[in-house]
Amino acid sequence: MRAGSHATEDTRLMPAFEPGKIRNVAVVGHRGVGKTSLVEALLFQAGKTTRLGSVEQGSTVSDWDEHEHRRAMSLSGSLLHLDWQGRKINLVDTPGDAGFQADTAAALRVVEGALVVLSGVMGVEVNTSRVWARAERYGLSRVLFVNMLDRERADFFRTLEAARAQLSDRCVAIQLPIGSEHEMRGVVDLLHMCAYLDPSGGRETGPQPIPEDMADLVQEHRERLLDAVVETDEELMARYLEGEELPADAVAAALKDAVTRDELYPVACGVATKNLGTTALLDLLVEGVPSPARKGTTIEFGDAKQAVFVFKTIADPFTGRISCFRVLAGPITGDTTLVDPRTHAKERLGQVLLVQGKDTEPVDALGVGDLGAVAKLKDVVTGDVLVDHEVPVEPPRIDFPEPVMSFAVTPRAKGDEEKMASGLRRLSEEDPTLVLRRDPQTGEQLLSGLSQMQVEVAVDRLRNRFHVEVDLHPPRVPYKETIRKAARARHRYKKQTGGRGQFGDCELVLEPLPATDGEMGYEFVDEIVGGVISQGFRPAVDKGVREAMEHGELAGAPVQGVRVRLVDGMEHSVDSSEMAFKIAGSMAFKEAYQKADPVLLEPIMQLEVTVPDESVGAVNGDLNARRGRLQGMEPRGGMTTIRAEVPMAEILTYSQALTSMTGGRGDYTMSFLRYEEVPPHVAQKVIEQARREREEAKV
Ligand SMILES: Nc1nc2c(ncn2[C@@H]2O[C@H](COP(=O)(O)OP(=O)(O)OP(=O)(O)O)[C@@H](O)[C@H]2O)c(=O)[nH]1
Ligand SMILES: [Mg+2]
Repeated sequence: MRAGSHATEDTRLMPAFEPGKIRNVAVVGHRGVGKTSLVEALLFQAGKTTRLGSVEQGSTVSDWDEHEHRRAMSLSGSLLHLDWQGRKINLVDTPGDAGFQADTAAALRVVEGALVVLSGVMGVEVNTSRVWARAERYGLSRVLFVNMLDRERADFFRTLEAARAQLSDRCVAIQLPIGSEHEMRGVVDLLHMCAYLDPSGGRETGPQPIPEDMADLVQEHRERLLDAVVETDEELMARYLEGEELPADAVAAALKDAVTRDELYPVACGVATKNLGTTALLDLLVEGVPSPARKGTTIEFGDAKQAVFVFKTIADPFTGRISCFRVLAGPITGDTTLVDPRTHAKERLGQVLLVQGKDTEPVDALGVGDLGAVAKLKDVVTGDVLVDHEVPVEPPRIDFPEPVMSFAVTPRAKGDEEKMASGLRRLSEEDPTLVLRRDPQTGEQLLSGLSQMQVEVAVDRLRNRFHVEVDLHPPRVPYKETIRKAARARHRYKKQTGGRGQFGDCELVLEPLPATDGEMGYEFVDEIVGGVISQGFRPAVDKGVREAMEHGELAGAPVQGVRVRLVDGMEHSVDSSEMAFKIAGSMAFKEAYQKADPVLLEPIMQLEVTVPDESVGAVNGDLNARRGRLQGMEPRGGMTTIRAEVPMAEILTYSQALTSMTGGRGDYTMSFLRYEEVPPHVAQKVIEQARREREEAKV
């Protein structure tokens, strides 16, 4: 059974799904490629909805939040589910914007498969590559969908080649478009050798014969697909070489094996807004993506008989908190009581829920591998693993992207400080990349995030949900400092003021520590021989160094990328103390640091600006003046997308500039790329400014 079979059974009061009958899929990709529209179409085709909603009209199941409606984009992950071919497909629709990647990162931890959506016009974009790399890190099976093939300048084959060149040469077409651009009329399913015709927003009907004039093209790509599949399966290869016509289910089985083992990435295609290509895609998700029984999770839960992993928290002032989870061990029912090893708190789950966008629906039980939710857990946060008895589990690390920009926030009305802080705390429970902290230097409340828009959305939510008006002030650039060469210094801290004195003496060698995975770290190496400093005092030296590194000597910015070797020292049998060694460590670090050629580092942002063609000259000139480095330009239908790398310091207030250069028609997204050394003439100014601020703070 397949093709057009939109199963609508109600999952209520049914036994939990077996793990083998579940498919968990995160829908990921660059901003605006049609992920939400595609999810909407899949729900519609599977009979979960009666009409095809649209992002522009704010009528999709997945983008239900008013802020998403206003901006016509996804701001947080949505959990959805549908039934197809007797399987339950759980979908997590994720935001593509660089500012809202927390939910994307978390979603990828709870699925076996990623559905990577590409625009047939734009091909592989910045966030496509990023999310691909993330899926790779988690070992996820991947299926691609080339969308928007009805648009001008869209090209399936060009996009396929881009995917093969930039993502993996194991990408292979499993579908082909019939026609192109505004004459896009359907898709060919190369696995089942049938066609589906454009339903123009209605439901797709059953399979049709493949148009005859496509025979050669279809033959060519069918062979490529079969070659790629049989190459991964010896038995099938033998049959294929003997000239046997391989049955679709044998090919599908081998395909699923290959996708499961990450040896093949099938590429599907269609037009989400017309519901074109959804039948073949749903079939592919069922037949190509491994179930939890086959692939499973890497999240640890010890020998727990019941366990869940919370991957998303929805904090709502009305319904309270909803915790979305994956069942690691189960089944999980409303009577289940679990303990959170992080807090040791016991939580009775209460009603177990299925989630469909903003709607929830009670179910009796959720089985292993399934995704669902419960409401009103007290102290549980995103990332927690709950278990039936305390087992020493290491909670899975979701490597959330680090916040890259900070704004000072102040409440508009005096006395609203506490309300502002508690509202922002609730919001950062929902989105861990949104961080509220107090600047120890200035005492300001700083709200940090991944992009300006993310922070602005938080402010909107604060107003609407928690009724606090706040102002945002120009962000500070998170400079860092590091060293360029090795240096050595020794410091003796000694005090003799009656009674017991203070004595600590250490010698340090500082060396540049190369970044790993783009992360600059710190390493402390204890090389003391012969016990010239006893074991107990050495960590104090490390502590002193760490403290000194919090505020570098250049501009008071944190120091990173340094290896510190403790090579020598001396102690006093009576006067030595941890405190004395901490101070000695800190002073020795500062002395060596001055000699180690310290430099200032600044964050470089990846900028993508889309502007009307006639503004390209002005925008490029302006980017040049902002120390930007142009990476490329892509014209498409009157608009051009410019990619550039620009120092964050130069682009803090880009919004207004872009609006005035493009008459409000320009748009941009920005995300953190890496740290780079600040050019000397610019560094001088930053260092001067930091010194003035420190002096002012002293007065
Ligand atoms: N012509 C055409 N437009 C599409 C298609 N798919 C989506 N769109 C439109 O493209 C825009 C973006 O679609 P979304 O579904 O919001 O894209 P998204 O990937 O979810 O975007 P983010 O959540 O912001 O990352 C909307 O205006 C859609 O109507 C398509 O296949 N063809
Ligand atoms: Mg979306």
